[in-house]
Amino acid sequence: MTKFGLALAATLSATAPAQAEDGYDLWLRHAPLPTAQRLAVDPYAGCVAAAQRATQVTIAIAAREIESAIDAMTDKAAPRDCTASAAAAAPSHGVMIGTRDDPAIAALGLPLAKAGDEGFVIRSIERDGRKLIVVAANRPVGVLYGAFALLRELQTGTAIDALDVTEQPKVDLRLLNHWDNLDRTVERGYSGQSIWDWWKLPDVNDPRYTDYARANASIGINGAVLNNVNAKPDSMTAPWIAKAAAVADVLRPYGIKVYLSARWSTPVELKQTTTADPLDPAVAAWWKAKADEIYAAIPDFGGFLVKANSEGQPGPQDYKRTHAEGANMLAAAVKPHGGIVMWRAFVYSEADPDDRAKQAYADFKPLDGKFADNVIVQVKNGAIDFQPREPFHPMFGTMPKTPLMMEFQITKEYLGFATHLAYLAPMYEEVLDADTFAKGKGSTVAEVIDGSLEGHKLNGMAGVANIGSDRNWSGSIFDQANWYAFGRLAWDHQLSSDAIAREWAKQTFTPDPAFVQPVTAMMMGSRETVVDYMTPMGLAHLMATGHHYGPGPWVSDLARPEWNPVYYHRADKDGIGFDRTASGSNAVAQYMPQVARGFASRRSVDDKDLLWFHHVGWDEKMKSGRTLWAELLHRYDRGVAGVGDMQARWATLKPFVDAPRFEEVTRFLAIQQREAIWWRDASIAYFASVSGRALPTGVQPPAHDLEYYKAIEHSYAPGHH
Ligand code: BDP
Repeated sequence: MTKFGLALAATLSATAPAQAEDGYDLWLRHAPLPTAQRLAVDPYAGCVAAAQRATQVTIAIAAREIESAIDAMTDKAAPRDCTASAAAAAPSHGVMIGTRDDPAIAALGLPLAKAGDEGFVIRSIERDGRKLIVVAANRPVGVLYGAFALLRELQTGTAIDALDVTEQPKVDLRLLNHWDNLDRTVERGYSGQSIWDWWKLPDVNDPRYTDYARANASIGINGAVLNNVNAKPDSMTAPWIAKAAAVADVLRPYGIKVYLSARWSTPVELKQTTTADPLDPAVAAWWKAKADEIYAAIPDFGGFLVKANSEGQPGPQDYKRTHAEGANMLAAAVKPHGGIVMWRAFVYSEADPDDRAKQAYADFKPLDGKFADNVIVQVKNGAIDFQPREPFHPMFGTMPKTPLMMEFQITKEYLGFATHLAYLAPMYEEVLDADTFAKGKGSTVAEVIDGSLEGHKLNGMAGVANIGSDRNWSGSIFDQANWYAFGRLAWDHQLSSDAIAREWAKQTFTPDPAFVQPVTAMMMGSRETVVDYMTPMGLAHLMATGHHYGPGPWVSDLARPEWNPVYYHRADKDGIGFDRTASGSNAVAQYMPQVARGFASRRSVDDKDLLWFHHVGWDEKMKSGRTLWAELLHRYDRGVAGVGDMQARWATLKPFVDAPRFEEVTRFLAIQQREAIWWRDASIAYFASVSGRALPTGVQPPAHDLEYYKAIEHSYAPGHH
């Protein structure tokens, strides 16, 4: 228990907004409340009564979180004495926490049936003349989630006497996927090294693991896949299992399970089988024994995540077996232990000449209903690859017999890394709210992935983490908001991205409306701004090769056709865009008919998706009345102007933000401004050369000629490979 105490003490130092901050405390700063609210909260800070505290480590953590946070929020110099005798003599108000097994909680008759396994009830009540805030749950982890929810309510200004919240998560598997390598590099990581200090594990547990756990618990994340989907066989060996087990021990009291990515060919590469054919009994026996070994070390191990037959990774198709045959073999190995397999649908093949956007559906649709009941298929939000904008993946809504979980990317591989400000919740929301028409109008992607549409027990949402060893965890302060928003949406996909931005801003900076209002507006527009200057109107995958930083729409010489941006934009002298209607690849036919019709018709398709589905003449008129060429130019300019607006707005917020964080954001916005212009100019120079179109008067010509932009190289950009 002491080890938790130490870590908490290190993190929860109260800091006034004007004091220098480095971002380490994330949204858990628990800054002093405004005076009026502080007066209301203060009497409640007497003591946390929790009979279960001594026996339940998770409840003890929840209690300490509340106590130290309230101390910090009410500016108390020293933590309160919360021994039993002090509790008896405590002031008239207090906080009471516990599960329904605690008779004191049970006696309150709270609506715990509505809280489920992980949810909670928070309520302000009066008992025996004492005012109490109660945080109650069915299980200890619910108490911890409730404790963090209470602190969020206090930090965001909810009146204390009005507290009445009953919640449970809409999705069961709320996971981060770390693309972390065993040498501590991070695939697509822009915030330093992996936080897993593998080399020193299992002997040394970095205190950061505890802070990581509490940050995740505070937003309801309950699982972490520790290693890269491009996995190494070593992760399955005894020394590495021991390392994962040490991390699992730290995360467990916070309700977080550990999972591992498994490389398909592991037993062959470890020279323990001669084949990785999933139907070979020796292979199945090897994985069963391996699962037993892992569960002996990590009794609550969550299961495996698998990237198979994708981008050169081995898989069951190497043995002429299907994804289902592969997944089911692994699923049988973890089944006796209650484990699951998350099988990724991110597959495309160099041998398949068909539109890349169609390949996952083509592989998986025939397998609908063929997966074991502890397999869930993990599908990226769109059919290509984490682009600034993609229409929702056609597998959502068309695989009724298979549980599907969402895979979002939190790390900004295709959105300017950590130095471009892009708040991603509107992107997540756009996909979650999209209508699949699976069971008629109103069958949203959210209802597919929460299991409610088809009654699937397994359901979930994964986010590719943006967490690293940088002091501020995510590479930039505003990237912390993407981690936060992912967790909040996984907990409740009905939350609006606007509301999430507000609560994040209040906790991360200040609840002052004069700050919250403009910063929220700035965040809400930021992703669309990136879309405008990088890939407007449904364009996609125009990034430079390898690292994906900066523009490379001209690239056409890579080995595989679908690695080249020209494959995606198909620009020529007549027009631009990928025809995915019946006259082209007919990818639209993979959607339900109502959706397909909407995308296929030039009249109904939204301009934001136009060039994803249609090849359009440069001179054709858009809804705005402009030609396509003029409309594209308009959007590139709008993107650049959008960054300028963010800079101007941020400058006005200086009085509200401590100097280091203010300065960092200012500098990053300057980078973004310069690079938005780079994106605009390079794209315009290239498309003008292909289309032969001149720039209309009033449009600023690119600063340089096309050759200049083509010659720009960033060989050492993070993630170059
Ligand atoms: C792509 C990344 C690549 C990942 C791959 C994946 O560029 O590094 O390995 O996704 O999701 O976007 O497996």
